[in-house]
Amino acid sequence: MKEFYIDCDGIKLHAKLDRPDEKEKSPLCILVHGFTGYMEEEHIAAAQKAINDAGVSVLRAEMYGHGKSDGEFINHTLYKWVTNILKVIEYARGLDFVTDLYMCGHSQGGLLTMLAGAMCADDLKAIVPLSPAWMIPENARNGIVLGNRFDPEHIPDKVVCDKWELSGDYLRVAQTIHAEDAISGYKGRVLIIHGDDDETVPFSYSEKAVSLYENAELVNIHGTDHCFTGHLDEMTDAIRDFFGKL
Ligand code: FER
Repeated sequence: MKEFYIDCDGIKLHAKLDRPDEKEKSPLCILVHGFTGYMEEEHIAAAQKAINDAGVSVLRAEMYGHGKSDGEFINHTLYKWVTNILKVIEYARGLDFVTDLYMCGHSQGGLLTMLAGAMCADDLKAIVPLSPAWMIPENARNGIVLGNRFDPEHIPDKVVCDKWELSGDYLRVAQTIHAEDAISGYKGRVLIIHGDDDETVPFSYSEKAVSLYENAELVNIHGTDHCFTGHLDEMTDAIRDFFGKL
């Protein structure tokens, strides 16, 4: 494992690279956590190991305001994450051992994966959104953020919760994003993994996404929640299976 930082316009993004075999060329999958998440969360570390098991290197990266990357959580926006991931993809493309590139991300990182898929369709040969929170933009237009209400036409300075504070700019940015365009802009292979007991991101969004994508499959981890609690093995089996057959 190598641990380092990727520069993004003066912002340091914390990264870890795990290769199944240091001497061999291999495909590489970029892996991103969700909202308030980081790279050592159980479900992210489990996904990393499963991707490695399939002979694919993994570049885990923490986005603006998360984990050990620069930036304050309250100042993060989806545009900042998009700018971050473009740099991470550019970095990954430049690694001499890399054959094909893939991307996997959980929840808000799953939405980012969908956006990156369309923006970098020539680079990303397959994408794996996990419990993808692709309703964030639609919810923001309807004045909902993680179950909290705000006036979508008069954005507040911030939304304050027990566990986090979000800036008005997070909401302004989210309102401008159209995830359906990202879905129609990606023709590569897509694997969506989601639990049908997810209370954060309804499973129905993944059913809809898989029907809109040209080339997608959905694995339902029956009875599990947003982070696959108690069902990590089923999530990692689906990942291993998918990457093993690419
Ligand atoms: C929301 C629903 C889900 C939201 C964020 C999420 C910020 C993301 C959750 C995650 O990444 O785990 O309304 O608003």
